[in-house]
Amino acid sequence: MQWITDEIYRRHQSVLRLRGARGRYHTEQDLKYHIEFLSGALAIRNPVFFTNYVCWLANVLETRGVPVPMLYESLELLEDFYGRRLDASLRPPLARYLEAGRLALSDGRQAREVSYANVHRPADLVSVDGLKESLMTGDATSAWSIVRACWEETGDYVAIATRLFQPALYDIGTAWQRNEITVAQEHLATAISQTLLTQLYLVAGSQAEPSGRKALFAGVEDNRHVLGVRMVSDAFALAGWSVEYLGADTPTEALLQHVDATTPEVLGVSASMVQQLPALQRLVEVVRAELGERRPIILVGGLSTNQFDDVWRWLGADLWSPDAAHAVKELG
Ligand code: B12
Repeated sequence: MQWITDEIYRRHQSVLRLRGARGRYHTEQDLKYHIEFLSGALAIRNPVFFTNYVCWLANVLETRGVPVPMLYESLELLEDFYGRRLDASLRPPLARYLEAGRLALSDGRQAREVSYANVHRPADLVSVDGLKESLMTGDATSAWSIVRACWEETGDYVAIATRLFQPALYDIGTAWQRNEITVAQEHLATAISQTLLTQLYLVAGSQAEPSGRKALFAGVEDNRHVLGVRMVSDAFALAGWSVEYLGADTPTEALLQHVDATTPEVLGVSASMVQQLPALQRLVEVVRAELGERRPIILVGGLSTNQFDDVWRWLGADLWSPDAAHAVKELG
C-alpha cells in the first residue's frame, strides 16, 4: 500500500499536510478499509456493499476536510495496482466493483449521504433524542432517568433496548460519521449504554419460567460491535432460556469447540460490517461440517445482515432476524 500512499501524497501534498503527522497513518488505514470492504463485497457478490461504503466514506472524509476527488483517485490507483499484479481472470470483477465505486462518487450520490441509521430501524420510542443527547454528553444520571421513565411506562426490557437504545446508538453513529462528535464521545455513549442496559436488566429480572432451552451468542471474528447481540442474548434470557454470551471477536475455532462442548439448541452470531461476512460464512460451514446432526440451529444477525434480505442465505444460516424482539419471537 506504500506505493499508493506515496502517490497520493505526491499529488496532494498541500491538502495532506493539513492531516498532520498522523495523516500518513490515516491514509494507509483508509486504503486498508477499501480493500477489506471491497473483498467483502466481492465475496458476497454484491457491488452495492462497496458503493455504499464508498459513499459513506466520502461523507466521513468530506466532513473532516479531505476532498472527495482524493478518494476517487485512490480507487483508480488501487485498480492500477491490482491490474498489474493480479491474475487476468481475477481482474474483471475487481475492476467492475472499483468502477462502480468511482461512478457512485461522480454521480453525486455522496451528497445524498449513505447512513446506517435507518437500516431495519425499529419504531422509535419518543425519548430517543433525549437519550441520545444524554449519552453523547456523558450524562449517565439523566440517561438513567429517561430509561427509568420508559420502564415505568412499558415494563418491557426488549422494547427499551431495541426502540430506545438501538435508534439512539444508530443516530450517534451518524453523528460520528458527520464529524459532529468525537470517537471518544462515541465510546463514552457505548460504555454508558452497556452499564444502563445491565442496570435495566437487573430491574427487569426474569419473570419467565425456565424453559429448559439453551442458546449461545457471540460476535464473529473481528466484530467489536456487540451491544446488539447482547440485547438478543438478554431477550432470550428474559424469555426463560438458559443463555451464554461470549462477547466480541470470538475466534472461530474456540466458538466451534464451545458449541461442541455445551450443545446449545441455538447458536446466534453477529456480523456488523461487510468484511466480517466471509468469516461468518466460514463459521457456519465449519459448524455444519464438524458437528453434523449434533449442530445447533444457526441464527445470524447484525447490521451487515440487515442491509439486504438474502445475506443470511448466502451465509448458509438456518435463520436470520433483524432485531432482538423478532429473534426471540421467532424461536419462542
Ligand atoms: C457503538 C459503536 C461502536 C463501538 C462498539 C462497542 C461495542 N461494545 O459494541 C466501537 C467504538 C468499538 C466501534 C468500532 C468501530 N466502528 Co462502530 N459503531 C457503533 C455504533 C454507533 C452503534 C453500534 C450499536 O451498538 N448499535 C445498536 C445495536 C443495538 O444495533 P445493532 O448492532 O444493529 O443490533 C441489533 C440488530 O442488528 C440485531 N442483531 C445484532 N446482532 C445480532 C445477532 C443475532 C444472532 C441476531 C438474531 C440479531 C442481531 O439485533 C440487535 C438488537 O435489536 C454504530 C452505528 C450503527 N448504525 O449501528 C457504529 C458503526 C457500526 N461503526 C462504524 C465503524 C466504521 C466502526 C469502526 C470501523 C470505526 C473505526 N474507525 O475504528 C470500528 C470497527 C470495529 C469492528 N471491527 O467491528 C460504522 C460502520 C459503517 C460501515 N460502512 O459499515 C457505523 C455504522 C457508524 C457510522 N454511521 O459510520 N463502533
